[in-house]
Amino acid sequence: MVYINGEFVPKSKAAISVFDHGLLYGDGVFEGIRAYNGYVFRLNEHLDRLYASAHSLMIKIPLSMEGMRRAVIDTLKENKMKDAYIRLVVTRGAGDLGVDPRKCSKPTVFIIVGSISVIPKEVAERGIRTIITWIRRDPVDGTSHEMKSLNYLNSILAKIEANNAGVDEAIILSTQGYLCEGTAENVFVVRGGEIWTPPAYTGALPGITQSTVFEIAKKIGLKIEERLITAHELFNADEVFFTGTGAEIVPVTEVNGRAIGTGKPGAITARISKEFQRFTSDPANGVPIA
Ligand code: PXG
Repeated sequence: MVYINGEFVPKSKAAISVFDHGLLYGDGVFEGIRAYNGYVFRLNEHLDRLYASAHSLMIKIPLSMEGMRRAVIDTLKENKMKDAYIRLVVTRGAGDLGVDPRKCSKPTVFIIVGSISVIPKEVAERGIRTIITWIRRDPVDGTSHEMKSLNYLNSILAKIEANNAGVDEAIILSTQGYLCEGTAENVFVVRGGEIWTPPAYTGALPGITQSTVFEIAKKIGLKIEERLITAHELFNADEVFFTGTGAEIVPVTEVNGRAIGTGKPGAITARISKEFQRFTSDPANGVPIA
């Protein structure tokens, strides 16, 4: 069952208007969230980010944050799901043709819950192959990815390049040529015992998995620096890994034909990944489906 504007509709009947500006113009915001064993991981942080994205786009979400929390939980309960992928979408709503948001009087809210596609074990063990793509991240004075908007063409173009190159994922640089992020993952670089990740002003989404890794590092006594990273530094890293709600922690073992470190997933990545599993299974980090 899919939640649409306060009602539950069977998947086969779940539809929104062809005049919805989310479809016509990519005018909307979303969150991708996961539930682990009956708890929605970092739900409050996801809702904070959703409302912040909507605020920047001047979309007035027709539910309080508490109401939205309830809607997410109720959708999971309706589908009897304890482990799930949750796609929460708010669009500008239906309106006449034309980009002007004033044509839309009521935002559309829908929530899809589905099963999670996990990264196959063998891929996580060997790590993934990547390319730096020629597509640059939309800059922060453009369609900034600090907002989790429905405009994903920037990532889709990058993904097409990765597909064409026969690798698993693309790495996107900022307009200045510094490391930014993956198509739907943040990136970390380990070099000489230091851990770096690009700051949001490169155009990256401030990731919830990324911020969880900050917490993990603090807990286990590792230091992480948010700083600008060049392609040369990336090629010569000891370890590289991606983080994201879908991907969790994924080792990157190749960039544009260059092996990263030994060409095998590294020890720090493995340690953080193990600690991350502990975080996702800790009820203190989630909201119960009750
Ligand atoms: N950067 C971008 C551009 C993303 O889209 C991340 C980083 C990682 O952020 P989190 O908060 O997940 O650690 C994302 C995440 C989907 C989907 O349905 C997309 C994401 C996550 C889950 C599902 O396409 N993007």
